[in-house]
Amino acid sequence: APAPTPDPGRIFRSKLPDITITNHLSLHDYCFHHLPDSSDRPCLLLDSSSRSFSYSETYLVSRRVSAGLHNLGIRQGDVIMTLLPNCTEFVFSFMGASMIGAVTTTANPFYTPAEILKQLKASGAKLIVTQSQHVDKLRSFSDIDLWGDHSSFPVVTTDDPPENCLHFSVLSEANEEDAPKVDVDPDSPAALPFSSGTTGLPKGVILTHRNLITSIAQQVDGENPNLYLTKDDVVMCVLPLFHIYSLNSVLLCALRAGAKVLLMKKFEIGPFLELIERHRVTVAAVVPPLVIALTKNQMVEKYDLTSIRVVLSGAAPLGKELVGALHARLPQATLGQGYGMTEAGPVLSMSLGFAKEPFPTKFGSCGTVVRNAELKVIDPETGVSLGYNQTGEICIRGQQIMKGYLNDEKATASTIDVDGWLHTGDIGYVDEDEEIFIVDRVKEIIKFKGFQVPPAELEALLISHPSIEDAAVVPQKDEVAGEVPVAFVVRSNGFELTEEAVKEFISKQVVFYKRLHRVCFVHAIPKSPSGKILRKELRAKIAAANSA
Ligand code: 4UW
Repeated sequence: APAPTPDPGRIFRSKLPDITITNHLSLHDYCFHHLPDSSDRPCLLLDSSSRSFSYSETYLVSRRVSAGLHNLGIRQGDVIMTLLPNCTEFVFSFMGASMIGAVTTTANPFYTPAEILKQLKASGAKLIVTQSQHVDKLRSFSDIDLWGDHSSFPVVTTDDPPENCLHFSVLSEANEEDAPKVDVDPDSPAALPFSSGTTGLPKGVILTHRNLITSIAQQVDGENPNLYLTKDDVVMCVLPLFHIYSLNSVLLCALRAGAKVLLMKKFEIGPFLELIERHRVTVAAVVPPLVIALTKNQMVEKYDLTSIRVVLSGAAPLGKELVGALHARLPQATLGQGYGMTEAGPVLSMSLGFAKEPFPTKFGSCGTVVRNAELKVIDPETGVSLGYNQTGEICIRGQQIMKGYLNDEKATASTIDVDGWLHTGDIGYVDEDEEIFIVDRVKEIIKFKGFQVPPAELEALLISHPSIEDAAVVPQKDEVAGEVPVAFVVRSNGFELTEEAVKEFISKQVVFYKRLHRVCFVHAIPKSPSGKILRKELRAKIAAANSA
């Protein structure tokens, strides 16, 4: 008998056919492809302002910003940093940078000086666009000279510029004819978000024009788009644009589709509901804590939310019960999830309930793998790919996944294997209807309301404390935030140290969602023979303590 051929393993595909994707373009040409047809259609509207920008205005201001960036010395391949909440200037800066082949690294404006500085240095950014209220944080940097007399590092503010800063009008009122004609290589970077991935500290994730176009196309292009958006849609953009979920699946997808984007600076339930009613919002992209607010808050009943036809949730697990409760409140809307990871470009899967010709879907599923991509579920021990309803690590392959981590070949190689599969560190399965369910995570990352909390970062800070000998940080389940970080700490011999002191030491150095919720003092951190923290053991300890 012939020798049995090794099982090539199962590869999961979308139920939608592959499409031709025009990913040889630049991201801005791809997103604004419908101009001039859509010139006068509304494009951007900011919650707190009555000023809206049509598609032609958005395109024009972006071109002016590209000229302004060039005037300030930004060249093809250079990186600029946005340190902004959701606002029109974010969009103009991102698109303007793209137009001259420059790259945007997006940072959270609530970051502490140390967090900003790390990303600034790692990204090599040469200009910052921010608000005046954050400028003092930049002034505290001692080891890079943003402020010297001969500093060539422009800091641009969207409001009244403090000393030595420039007003955004130097960008937005530049002469668009000054922008150089740049041939953008589709494989050059367009965005540089930061993510800690499956292990370690935050790293720059290189997303090229081709990566982002592929991802957007997988969502909104084709005769039967997976996420059906039209020019008549009003898309709520309340999730922060510095995170890839909102940047890609909300802003860029809406621009590609020619929809209207309603930018909201900050989530507050009252104004959120009021804006939905006033602007007849049709699509709301949310995270699970927002679904909780929508299901639990009494104010929801006071507003007319009947315009909403799609609620898309992602970035963290959404329980079945919550979907049911939201359905009771918004019976007309299609509710579903997307599953993304910054490194994956970011979307791996999305509910086919959002398709133009939708498929039935189940509560709790993260959707089906996007088209023009391959997904497999592997046995984490053997690497063998598994079949339907078998649980393992989710891997994805396609032109949308990142080019790699910036200046970190080692981390890139341990995330994307030689065959081009990106290993997510998420544990899940695909059921017989091609729907993906995520059940666990084998990577370190903690997700607080969808925000990344890298344990390695907190552990490094803890160990820098003179009275701490060793430390480990793991997630604890939380009803509202999903997960919160808790620390196990080994005190140095003979040192007194209270839980409060440790919490305060950390909270001074990190953005709010990385704060420790609990500190447990222990004699030793459990580790494998190779020195790896046995996180599973610590997570089990927390779970046991909480259920006791
Ligand atoms: N269920 C369970 C989910 C889910 C999830 C993510 O911060 P990152 O790197 O990236 C994101 C991106 C989310 C996203 C992008 C675009 C999009 O359309 C969409 O759907 C609406 C979501 O969160 O964190 C990546 C990690 O976050 C977890 C998972 O562990 C993943 O590896 N995660 N989405 N629906 N867990």
